Amino acid sequence: MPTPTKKSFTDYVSLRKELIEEGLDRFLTGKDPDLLYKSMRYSVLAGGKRLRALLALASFESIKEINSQSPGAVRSQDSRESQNFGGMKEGDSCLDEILPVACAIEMVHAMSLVHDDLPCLDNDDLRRGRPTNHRVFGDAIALLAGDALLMQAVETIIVHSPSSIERALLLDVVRGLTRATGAEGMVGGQVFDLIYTGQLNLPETVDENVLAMAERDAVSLDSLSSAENYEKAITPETVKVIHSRKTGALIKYSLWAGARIARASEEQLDGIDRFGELLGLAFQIADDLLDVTGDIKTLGKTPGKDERSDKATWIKVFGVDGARKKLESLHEEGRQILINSNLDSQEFPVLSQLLEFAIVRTS
Ligand code: GRG
Repeated sequence: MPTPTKKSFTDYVSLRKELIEEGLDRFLTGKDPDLLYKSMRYSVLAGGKRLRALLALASFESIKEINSQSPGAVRSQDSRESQNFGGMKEGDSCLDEILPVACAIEMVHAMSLVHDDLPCLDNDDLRRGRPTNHRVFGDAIALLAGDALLMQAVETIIVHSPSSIERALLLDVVRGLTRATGAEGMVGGQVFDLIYTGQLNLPETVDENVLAMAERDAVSLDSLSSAENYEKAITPETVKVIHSRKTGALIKYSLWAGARIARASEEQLDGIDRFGELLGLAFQIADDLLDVTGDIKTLGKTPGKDERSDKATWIKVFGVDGARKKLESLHEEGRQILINSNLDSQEFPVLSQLLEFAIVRTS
């Protein structure tokens, strides 16, 4: 089995990123109100690794490639000039089926960063090496640009997905996105994070029922670690639950959506889900490590915030060395899932490379 060189993976990422940037620019047009669109575009087109969109494309391409090799499968007849990545050829798998979804995911991700940076949440000044959205456009427009981006994401999938995707499949994909983003996913995870790290910033005259609710939610999270009393003991389980919803849900969804649009089988979707869960966790541990070891210039955001805000992180639970060891074992475990479930292209194992990309990174 030929092993892809670093160069071919770098080429893959850079070609796919070009496609994603072009898609985002094309899907995110609109003029009125100008201020709102400028604010939306400011954050969406600000660069970033595009990891989630890359995962969606790679999962789509891998499943297409694998299923086209199974007995009886009909290979795509696309005869366009193609860039060869092992067995995965550009133009071979009709990327326009997955591109709107990949871009929608990046819109949701960008909006979460805009809201996360607001003074009522993380209150940050720097994101992707530039002033945060509210530092440029003010809190009100940043808040509203985030709101509009959420809806723009759903609209992008509905309006720009090609008619080759059956309506029921499209609905399933949209439903997956709303679930990964809303109370069951990212937003719920953020709320648990606030409650658990004591950063609800409730008004002084808060209703007692509200306090009781917050306490109940904290206890429900804490009971996962079988603590008898709620003592805010930060355990691997609590950190895992907060992060699997706040960060992991969208990452897992990205991989699932790619596979689902590639018409993966139930068995393949199950394997992709297990891989997605693992990759989300590994991504977050790498993120926690970077908050301790990274510098402001390379990160493009303020490091050291987790410790200052007393966040529930992997470093807090395992220390830097323990987090590094955990990452190593997740890396190996992730590769095994891909091999055992036959999810990666044999000639160009891009999912395995993306796992490494999510773990070994500097920003
Ligand atoms: C209404 C959807 C919605 C969200 C509001 C603010 C919030 C609730 C949730 C916060 C979610 C969040 C920002 C989690 C942190 C995830 C994280 C580690 C982001 C950094 O991702 P990278 O490294 O960033 O992929 P780039 O810049 O490379 O895209």
